[in-house]
Amino acid sequence: MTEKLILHEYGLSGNCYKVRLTAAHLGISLKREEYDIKKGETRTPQFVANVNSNGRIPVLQIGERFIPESNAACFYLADGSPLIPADRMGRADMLRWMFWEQYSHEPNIATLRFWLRYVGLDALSGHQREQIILKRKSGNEALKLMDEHLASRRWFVGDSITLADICLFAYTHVADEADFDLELYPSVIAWMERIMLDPKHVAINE
Ligand SMILES: N[C@@H](CCC(=O)N[C@@H](CS)C(=O)NCC(=O)O)C(=O)O
Repeated sequence: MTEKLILHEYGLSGNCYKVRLTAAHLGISLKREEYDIKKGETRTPQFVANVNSNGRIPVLQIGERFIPESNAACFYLADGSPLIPADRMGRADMLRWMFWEQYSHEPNIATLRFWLRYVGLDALSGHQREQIILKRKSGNEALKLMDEHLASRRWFVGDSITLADICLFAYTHVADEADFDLELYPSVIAWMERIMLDPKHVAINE
């Protein structure tokens, strides 16, 4: 990749970490541009006009072009690499897990982590408080489904690490920060250990 790559991000966000972890696996260097989402720095007219009309990070900038959505940014970086299965069915299966992550995993686990650890229970709105029970239930269902899938396999798709593993790892490994008990999911723990043992692995706070 010859063009300069900039990651517009908030370092503690799992969605942003996915993009850095993908880059680390591929030996790609990214310039990091930090925004404080708690101060609304991704909601300024300038950010919305120039970086992401959806007012959110991560956004991967390639020269003058911008890719919002974490999993799309990971896909851009990994296209043509072993992180994406070579066979058509494998690619579709990888995307299935990445879409599932965005619909059934991240909205429960990541949102609860943000609310409980970064916003704080006292500062939540009544509507947010009402949603905690359902998000806890749905988050545990997601972890259980992962655990069952991983009981008989080392990786989500095929027999090596793919973007499905990287994208699901991002918020799973910090699910305890949202008070999820990961000890209930031993196959998930074993899978996370495999990911962290990779010499190319980087931690969320590196
Ligand atoms: N589906 C999006 C989610 C992006 C997202 O929700 N980003 C959060 C941080 S993880 C954000 O920018 N929040 C700030 C805001 O909404 O103002 C992705 O995967 O990139």
